[in-house]
Amino acid sequence: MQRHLITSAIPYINGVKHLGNLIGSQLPADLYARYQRGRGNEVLFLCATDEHGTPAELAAAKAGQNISDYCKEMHEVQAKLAEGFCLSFDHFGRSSSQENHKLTQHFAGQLEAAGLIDEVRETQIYSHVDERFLPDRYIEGTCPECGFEDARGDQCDNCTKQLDPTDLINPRSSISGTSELERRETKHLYLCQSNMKKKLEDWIDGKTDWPILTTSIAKKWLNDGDGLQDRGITRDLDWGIPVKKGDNAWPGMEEKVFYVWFDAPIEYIACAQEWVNSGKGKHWESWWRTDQGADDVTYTQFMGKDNVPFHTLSFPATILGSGEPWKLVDYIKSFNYLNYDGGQFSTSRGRGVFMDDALDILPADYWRWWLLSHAPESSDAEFTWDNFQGSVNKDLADVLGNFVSRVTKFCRSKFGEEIPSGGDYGAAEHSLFENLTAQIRAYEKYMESIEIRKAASELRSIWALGNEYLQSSAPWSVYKEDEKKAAAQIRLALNLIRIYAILSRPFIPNAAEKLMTAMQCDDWSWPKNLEEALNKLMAGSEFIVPEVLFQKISDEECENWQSQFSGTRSKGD
Ligand code: B3M
Ligand code: ZN
Repeated sequence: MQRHLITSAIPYINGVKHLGNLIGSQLPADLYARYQRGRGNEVLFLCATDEHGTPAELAAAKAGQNISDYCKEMHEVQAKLAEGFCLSFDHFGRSSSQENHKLTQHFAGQLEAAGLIDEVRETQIYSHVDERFLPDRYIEGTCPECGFEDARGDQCDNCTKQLDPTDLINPRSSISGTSELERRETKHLYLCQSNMKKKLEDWIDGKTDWPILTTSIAKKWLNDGDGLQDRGITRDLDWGIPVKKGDNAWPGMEEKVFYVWFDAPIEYIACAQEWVNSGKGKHWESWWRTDQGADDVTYTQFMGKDNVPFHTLSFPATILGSGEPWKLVDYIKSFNYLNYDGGQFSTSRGRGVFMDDALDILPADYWRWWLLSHAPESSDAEFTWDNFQGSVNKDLADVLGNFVSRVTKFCRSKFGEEIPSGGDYGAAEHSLFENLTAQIRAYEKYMESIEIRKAASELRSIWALGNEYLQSSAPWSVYKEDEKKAAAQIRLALNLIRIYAILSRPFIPNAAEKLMTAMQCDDWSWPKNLEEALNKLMAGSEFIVPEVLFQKISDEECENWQSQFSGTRSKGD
């Protein structure tokens, strides 16, 4: 049995996430976690809310709420939505947890002891109008790298370059808009990433199987000369993890907190501790400490492309720099962006479909299927209502749904609601076994290598094979001459429904449950040997004709939603 540690990038606390966020990390991570569980492997799947930094501060201020109350509430909201989308986290933690406070301070202490932290006197941008130092995200300006005019002080969204606010050309305050900014002296801690360049380079060079998107971004910033600049890891904010070395005070840093990007990835580990402390899990160390069993763990991370530098450089620098035996990531699956109907999804502008809206109009499986089968893997992808309608109606309703309904209804009308007996499998069935087996192996291959669109397309073909078989074997006409033969055909088709439940579960877990329940079975074991698996439901065992699995989306609904979601969202954040 393999052991898989799986983490999704942890979503910012600042409001409900849109579908572009969802397909950028949490949903594909869930797909992979479900697949590995389905294969009988041991899985620890973790996610959390990212609660520190300026996005949280800004959002709480906008909501007129105290920040800790705001985070608590929004965590609940996000946890509910995650449940609604069937995201099967073993634990959904919070980066503001006590576990993360302690662990972040511990790492800082270790790094300091290893000589990897510099105390730097620096000038920082102070705004008289706003009466405060402006942290990275409160400053906007032109990116020195690519010229993008709305780059933020921490990162350019256009070219992914990690920035320091002082790098920006024509900086302005994003709070008041003022450009009357002054440089003032203050002291901050820096992580000496540059000292670790060689170590990080060797580590990344060893990852020959990583997706191109991941390695190209990592290498770009590693070899760019300035990609591995030392990074400031403290900020002048009230909300966050107080700067300490382990349990001890850090003289001169009493008023500061750690930078959100320093503590957020550490939450991956702290989350496993929360999982144990909440009583759900045992022995987090066996997942995270290579001296305590984690050396046989395969660790896979999921994230959007803008998060890659932090996961290939900054976080590994923290881990490697600590000198302690922490588990490093084995594989990083990263994603391009999903666009919305001719533009970008945007949280700040409320543009697109958000997770709560989505569940208000259709069940999770409809969204899961479209998003996963159109995952922005090799390039950006675009959500359009037409495409969504086409995909749901064809793949889910016509192909899968129709197969299930034809088979179960035909059986009920001719043989009753039980698996019919008699008849033998002939040449047509054997060739179906062969084709299906080849397709299932291909599906497994793509799921193992996390090539999601390809996996989805194999799954679609597997569903289609069932329909083709039904079409060509035509049990409804065979029945008239050879009842036994029709019984064998239908017995096979009913068994296929159970196989579809197992194979489809990572993509559409609710429909999969319905199929399995309809077959009155609870055996989810993976069909390693197809012929054997297709004999699982034996003659005489009962089944139920399920309700319609997937409703088609009408043109009218489609048009209504398109106009409903064409403007700016007012609800929530
Ligand atoms: N919260 C950014 C994002 O949601 C950030 C990820 C942190 S992963 C440790 O895109
Ligand atoms: Zn740029």
